[in-house]
Amino acid sequence: MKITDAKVIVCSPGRNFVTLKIVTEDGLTGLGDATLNGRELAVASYLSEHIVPLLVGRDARRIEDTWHYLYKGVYWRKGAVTMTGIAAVDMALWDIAGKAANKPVYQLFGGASRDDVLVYSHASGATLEQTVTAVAEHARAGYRAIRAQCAVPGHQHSYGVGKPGRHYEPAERGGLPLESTWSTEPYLQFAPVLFDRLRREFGPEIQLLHDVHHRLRPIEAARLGKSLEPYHLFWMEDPVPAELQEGFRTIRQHTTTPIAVGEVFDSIYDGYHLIQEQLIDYIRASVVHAGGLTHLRKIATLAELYHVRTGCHGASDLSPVTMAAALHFDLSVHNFGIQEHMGHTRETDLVFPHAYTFREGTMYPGDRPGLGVDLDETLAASYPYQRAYLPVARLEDGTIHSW
Ligand code: KDG
Ligand code: MG
Repeated sequence: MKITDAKVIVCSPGRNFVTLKIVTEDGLTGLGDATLNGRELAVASYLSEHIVPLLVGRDARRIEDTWHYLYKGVYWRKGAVTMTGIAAVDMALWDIAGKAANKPVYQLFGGASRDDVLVYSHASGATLEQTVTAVAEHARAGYRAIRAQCAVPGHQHSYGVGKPGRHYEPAERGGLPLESTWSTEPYLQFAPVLFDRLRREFGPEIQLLHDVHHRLRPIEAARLGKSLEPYHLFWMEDPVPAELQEGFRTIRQHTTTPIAVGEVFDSIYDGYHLIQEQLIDYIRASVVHAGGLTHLRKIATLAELYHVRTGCHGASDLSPVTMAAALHFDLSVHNFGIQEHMGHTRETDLVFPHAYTFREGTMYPGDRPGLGVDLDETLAASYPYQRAYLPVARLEDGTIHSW
């Protein structure tokens, strides 16, 4: 089954997305997400200039071989741009494999390990009261697991906190990156106040999650984890920058609050110590940024050996193609933990009609052959690319801060 064509489609229905579409000689098509928030055109160009010429004429059924051809053949391995490009090819080939077999992709992975996929949503507010209201809204919408973020009192532009009445979007279009100020001590004092209130308001049943966005040093993260123990979080996410894996040992020694990390990982090489030393509880690597379904399934297999469960990144900057691919993965892997579901704008959902569904806090990928997502190219063309940047954090003295 030869690949006859591959093209890159860039569109911006509310935010930017890069999609790879592969066509075979039998007329089958496969879609792969190649969106790297804030650096979209780098991946688009990597694909169209360097990868597409390698795909035409290859056998679409050789998914594993194509993965290694693109990963090892490049010589300069890894990196977010390369791995996102490889992921897009991999997703598109699994989509085609499912369509060729007339089966949803999860059936090619050994079938379902569960009936549906537990997802968590995002609730945030500029004040404690607004955050309580947002959590209540998400609970009413059926979510059983909710990530709660609240602006630290007295601080402007807290990352991860949505603007009132708008779909939350971390990147801002137009202009240069927003610069915000980060102060560790007020944050460390406020976080337990927030979760104390949420537990008193919503009781012990609801699963609460929190994202630290890599803002702390290990001993600070240890303090945070300890202070949150009475509120038994589902997880504390990205407590420290993930480049320094040893940092997690300090956190682990001090707290029983579960730890999740990995949304910025591009492959297993960013996190295998964390998994093998059982320094984390959830690995958050995503289909789109960690080399596609082929590689993510290998990460999950390693994690399964060490009691680490999956918790795939699922922010709105991962397109509905990644969301669908993640749900096929989640339904099939044995050590699934939870799936993030931030949701997309209505414009995005119309550009990417999809088969996956939400019901009572869970999602299901649907049973259409392949991944179950289409791309309306005509509609996509009516939303041209607009440059957008993620914000940058500085400390009070002006130093660029980590995240
Ligand atoms: O592009 C960056 C976002 O995807 C990220 O900040 C969202 O941290 C995030 C999360 O957990 O969804
Ligand atoms: Mg995160």
